[in-house]
Amino acid sequence: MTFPAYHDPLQPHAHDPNPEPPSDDPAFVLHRPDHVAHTITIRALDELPHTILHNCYIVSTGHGTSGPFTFSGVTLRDLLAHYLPPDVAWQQAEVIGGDGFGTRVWATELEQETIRPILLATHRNGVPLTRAQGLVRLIVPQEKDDALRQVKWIRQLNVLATGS
Ligand SMILES: Nc1nc2c(c(=O)[nH]1)N[C@H]1C(S)=C(S)[C@@H](COP(=O)(O)O)O[C@H]1N2
Ligand SMILES: [Mo]
Repeated sequence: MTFPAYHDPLQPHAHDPNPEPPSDDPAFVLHRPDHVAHTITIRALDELPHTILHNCYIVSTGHGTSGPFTFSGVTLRDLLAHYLPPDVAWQQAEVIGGDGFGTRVWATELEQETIRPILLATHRNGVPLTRAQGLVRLIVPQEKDDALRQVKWIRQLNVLATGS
């Protein structure tokens, strides 16, 4: 179906940001396409390669642009390379905060070597993110559409084999 008959809550057109973390616990659950689930703690993220992204902006037309920030953490690509079996195909990942706000990442977005990587950020400017600042926060460096993909407080990462 096409818009406006179908509205996808993970591709919002506008959103007033929720100010409060939904809970204290920054762990999230990775649901694999083969129905295995992993709980991913900060400690588990710390054991994966750490990627640093300079010159990141949170571009919210409604609330102003903030930055530049240096966000660092684990790329979605490295996370999935570690946790998905090599023979498991996937098409999209739903990245959803504990407050229900979220976005979709398409597998094709991770294949483009030339664009800056999508990151699960644990640090900002070299300092651990606080829970209030969004720990663990998705950073999509190319996104300038009201910060609608910069998902704070990731709680679920649902990796799906289907495109719709
Ligand atoms: N989990 C979650 N992430 C979110 C939001 C939200 O409501 N919940 N709001 C988004 C929007 S619309 C904005 S403008 C930014 C605000 O981020 P900031 O507080 O770092 O400026 O967070 C984005 N990420
Ligand atoms: Mo926003």
